[in-house]
Amino acid sequence: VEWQSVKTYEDILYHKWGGIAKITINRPHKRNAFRPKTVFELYDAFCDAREDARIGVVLLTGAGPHSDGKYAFCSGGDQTVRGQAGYIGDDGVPRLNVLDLQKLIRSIPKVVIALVAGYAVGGGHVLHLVCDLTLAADNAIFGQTGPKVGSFDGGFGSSYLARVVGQKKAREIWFLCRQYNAQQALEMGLVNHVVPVEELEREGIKWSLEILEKSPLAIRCLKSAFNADCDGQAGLQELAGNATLLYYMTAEGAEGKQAFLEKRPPDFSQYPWLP
Ligand code: 2NE
Repeated sequence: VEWQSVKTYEDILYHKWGGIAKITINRPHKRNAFRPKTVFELYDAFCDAREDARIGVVLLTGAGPHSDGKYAFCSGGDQTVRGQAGYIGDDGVPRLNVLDLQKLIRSIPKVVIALVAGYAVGGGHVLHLVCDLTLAADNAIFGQTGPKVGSFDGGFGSSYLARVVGQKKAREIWFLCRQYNAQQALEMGLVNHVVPVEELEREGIKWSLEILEKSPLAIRCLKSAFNADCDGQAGLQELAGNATLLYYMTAEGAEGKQAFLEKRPPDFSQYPWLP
């Protein structure tokens, strides 16, 4: 695979190849912890992938290994810039902007696959959680740390986690702050598949190519249908938006617009009221 660099950022790398975009958190000296700038850059790259009609799959991963030989997907919010009301950026403003990123990853009408090597902990664990699929390297380590470091994620980080692994396991993960290896994560349904670390990206590409053979509209509608189950009115809005998109693609929908532009009454008489 010949990845093409798309744009230069400070904290992340952004590449594309064919229908695949690859977004890499690039702060290995901090186990890929995110600061507000990292999150803004991730958001920007995800927006680009969403707008690019050639892209069907986004891989989200972490740069590594670090010079000490250790891997990380992401270790959550950068605790060195954590202030009194959030993570503080260059502008001095405290933010929890990773919450916006979580929503974007869930609503982007493309398949997002987390490739996890090494640590996916704290807010970094929630990032892999909100991806559609997770492929884990055999050295992956998962866990929440909030109650240990004075934080928590009561949004997707807890309620969606409970949907994925069940209420008892989700409460265990948060209340005890233990670390779980790749095999344990597989057993609790937290990841889709485990491979040796050196095969992680190749496996991600393999899954992506299989997905890219499928119908984009079918995958789009399925993703919003899965989301609608837990996202309330925002989830229904996504699902219904797809109904509008499909309706615009019909001759019946186009007749309404055409009639308006031609300043005549619409003629829907040839379209049946199906049972
Ligand atoms: C990830 C973990 C378990 C790795 O442990 P280890 O022993 O392999 O590495 P070490 O030495 O702890 O870390 C290596 C370097 O990375 C920095 C460390 O401070 C260390 O730096 P130096 O001493 O070499 O200078 N580093 C690692 N994680 C960092 C972080 N999150 N922020 C800043 N620097 C970090 C171990 O490092 C660990 O437990 N990390 C902290 C995990 C954590 O608690 N994350 C925050 C959770 S809260 C959150 O993410 C959040 C939220 O709950 C709600 C909204 C938004 C965010």
